[in-house]
Amino acid sequence: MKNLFTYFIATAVSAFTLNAQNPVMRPLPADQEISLRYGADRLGKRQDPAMQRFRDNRFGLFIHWGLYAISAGEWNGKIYNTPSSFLQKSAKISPTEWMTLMEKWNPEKFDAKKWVDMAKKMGARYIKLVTKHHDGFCLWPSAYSQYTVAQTPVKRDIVGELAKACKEGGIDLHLYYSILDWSHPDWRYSLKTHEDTIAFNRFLNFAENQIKELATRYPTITDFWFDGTWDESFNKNGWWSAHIEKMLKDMIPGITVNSRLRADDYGKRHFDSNGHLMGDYESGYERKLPDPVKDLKITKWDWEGYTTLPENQWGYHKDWSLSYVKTPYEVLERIVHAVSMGGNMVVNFGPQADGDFRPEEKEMANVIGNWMHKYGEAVYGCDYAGWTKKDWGYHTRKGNDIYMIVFNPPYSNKLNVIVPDGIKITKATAVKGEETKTEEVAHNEFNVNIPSVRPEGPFVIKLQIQQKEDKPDKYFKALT
Ligand code: FHN
Repeated sequence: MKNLFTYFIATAVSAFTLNAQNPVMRPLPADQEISLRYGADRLGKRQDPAMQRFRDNRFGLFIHWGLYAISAGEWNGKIYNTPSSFLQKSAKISPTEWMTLMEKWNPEKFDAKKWVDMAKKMGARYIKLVTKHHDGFCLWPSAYSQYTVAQTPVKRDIVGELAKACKEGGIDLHLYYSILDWSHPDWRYSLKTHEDTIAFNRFLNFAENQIKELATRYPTITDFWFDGTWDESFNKNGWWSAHIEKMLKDMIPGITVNSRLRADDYGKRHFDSNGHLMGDYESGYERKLPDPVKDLKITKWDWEGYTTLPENQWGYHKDWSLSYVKTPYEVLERIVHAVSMGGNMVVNFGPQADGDFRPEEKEMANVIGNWMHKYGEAVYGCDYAGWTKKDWGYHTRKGNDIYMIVFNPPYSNKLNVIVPDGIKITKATAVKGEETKTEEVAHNEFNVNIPSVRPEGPFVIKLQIQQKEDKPDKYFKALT
């Protein structure tokens, strides 16, 4: 439902194309936009405190946990190199057979406070918990399904325990909910017959009841993240996705909702048929980042990226040798790269069936956490600086503070910085270190010396900047 308010296009709408997951059509000039009932509810970024908190958090921990942690990528003695959370499909297992795993559900080592403590130690400001993945198994005792923790031998309300621990630990909780549900007899991939439509409407009622149930049982959550919305059946029900977003925002004022929920009147997803973002942040950057040139110049919305450790795994898989596994500094660079382009980054862990994390994930949390606790001021509450990207690393900005996050120190030991017109660098200080020399070396160019005592690993330099005095520049601008 498009709010009835006048769009003031402050500047000409620049034509832009995005290489996001769902290629976005060029936005039409405002006077040619088509009327949509279920398109974007607003232009531009949300500016309320809850959205600012989402934005300032910058770094979150995704947790994919469910029955697939028991099967761990193996079925009937065969190990599959597909995502373990997709094993039911990869191994062609019927919902009835898959759900026999419920008898083996025993999260004996699950300790919500330990999960929260690990997330905080890692420097994550929020946890994104999968409440129900595509297989339909619910980590909360849903009254609308027979496939929940309540029907397992242990019966613990995982979502409830984590919500309590997050509230007590001062960390935000986002809930992931897969609309796609392989266990439900009324799910349809497409709507070919009237019966399909009748069944799928029953399914949408079921999903709405579960979503309402989650928002009612766990009102301290700050975000709802929807997945499994790519099938044709769902995209013909854009009205429902708009209704769900409005329902959640009425139930939990301030809650944020990702773009992946939405489809418009014509089935356009994430971005409506006028090229405007639906939901509160773009959630299509999965295992990839926006192009730092094409996307960055024109990104006028909030966004969140998603990084797995083994490229191909979200849930627990017993054999990580089947996939490349990112190192801690590779993951750290994705977090920093995202923030440097004005986005959030979520790193995914897939706990073991018993609720403990594997050693590689604990090591990842330690390395990233050590860095974040030392240099987090260059990440949290920071945004796209608008300064030229250089090979040595990334700029982020917080108010008038500009940060240099150095991943690739050059042999010259000089970090070249292009400053905006009229700006000069007055001081450069290594975060948790000493001041370092800066020198103006060309028109709008400064060199910042790498600190004489070079820190171990990626490091941060904080710049103080000022407007240049109104006098002739030391260096002339090239005449071309
Ligand atoms: O199939 C899921 C996958 O298991 C995981 O949940 C990701 C998270 O963004 N979403 C789907 C793949 O895009």
